[in-house]
Amino acid sequence: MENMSFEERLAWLEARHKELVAKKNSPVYCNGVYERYENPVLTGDHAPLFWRYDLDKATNPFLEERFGIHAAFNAGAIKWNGKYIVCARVEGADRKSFFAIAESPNGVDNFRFWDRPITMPDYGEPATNVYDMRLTAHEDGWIYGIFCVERKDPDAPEGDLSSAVAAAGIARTKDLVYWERLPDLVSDSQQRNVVLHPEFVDGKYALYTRPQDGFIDAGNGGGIGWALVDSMENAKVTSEKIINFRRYHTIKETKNGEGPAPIKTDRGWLHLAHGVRGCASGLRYVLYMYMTSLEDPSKVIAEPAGFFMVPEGEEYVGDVMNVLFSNGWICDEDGTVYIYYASCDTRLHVATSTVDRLVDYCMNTKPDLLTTTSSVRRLNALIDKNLSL
Ligand code: BGC
Ligand code: BMA
Repeated sequence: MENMSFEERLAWLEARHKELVAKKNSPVYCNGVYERYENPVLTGDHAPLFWRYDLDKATNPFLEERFGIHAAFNAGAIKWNGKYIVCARVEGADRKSFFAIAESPNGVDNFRFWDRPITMPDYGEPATNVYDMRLTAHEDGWIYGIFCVERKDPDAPEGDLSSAVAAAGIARTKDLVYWERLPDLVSDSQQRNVVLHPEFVDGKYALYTRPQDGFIDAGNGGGIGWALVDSMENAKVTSEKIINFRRYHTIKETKNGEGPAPIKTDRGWLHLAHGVRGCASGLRYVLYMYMTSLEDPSKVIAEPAGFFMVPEGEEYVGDVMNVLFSNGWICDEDGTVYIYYASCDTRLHVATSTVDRLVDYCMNTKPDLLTTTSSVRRLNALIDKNLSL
């Protein structure tokens, strides 16, 4: 390989890239609730070669990679012009992440990046990093993207080079190419995982929030919050109530946060979220679901115990181990739901389900009763029932 000419190696790289992007994907496992797929749908290697290499032989005779793309993960998602669109967090070798759109004709494979990443305008002091965009097609006619904006903590003691401050950045678009940046969300606490509800509620924009005392520590931040704001052009959290709480000895003991914007069904709003607990190997991120009422989207009406998805097999391994995270899903007209989840801050996967199956999962999987005794009682009841069939 090292003996290949510039042209030979370029042809080899192009063939590999083409094969990766065109790879068919099929379901490999189904637990009744969803299907998991054989291959990730998007990785850093999906990035076009013309992002990564200077393709001019005169300036890059060794055909060296000049702009390493390390990972593609945590993607917002939307069905748009008949295409399945994800807005991925793409991370370069320099650890900076940015947003880039990839589209697929069928939602499960052949995801192809658009030629350019999103050039997101700055607001205020340029962000050190941006990530985890939630896309919401709002009934006001705009597509909004809300994402985390991270900057170094100006109050960090000298020598502390990791403390950061998080805020929610807001932008809107009609074409997913040109983005109008609006002022960041004004809030008393640090905000990450902020998501816009797709409909007006009492004539206002409704936000799922995640107030935290610090960048990593929730402190008094009790969980997923709900705030109504008058406008997205000057969004300000004036009052916020927690609607989905963190709890001792659950999958969301340390932190939790809303995933994508919820899906409306005739039984209520379906929500996908992440829950975090601390353990010897670090923070463990899993996905869970809950439902809220159609009359009052801030009222939880169902929440199955425990996780919906955890990393499996190769999903455990990556840049930040033991993490599943999701900020995008697409609900098709026929009720199929494409859940885009990322593993270990490295790659993006898809799982498929249907609205009916997800509602059944939420409504008929029992809630967490918070003690081992009640879990065993529940298990025995199920065994009794099955053995008497
Ligand atoms: C990383 C995020 C992570 C956050 C909290 C940021 O610096 O980029 O991926 O969620 O820290 O750990
Ligand atoms: C953060 C999130 C994600 C990330 C996760 C694990 O809190 O905002 O970007 O996937 O941590 O590193």
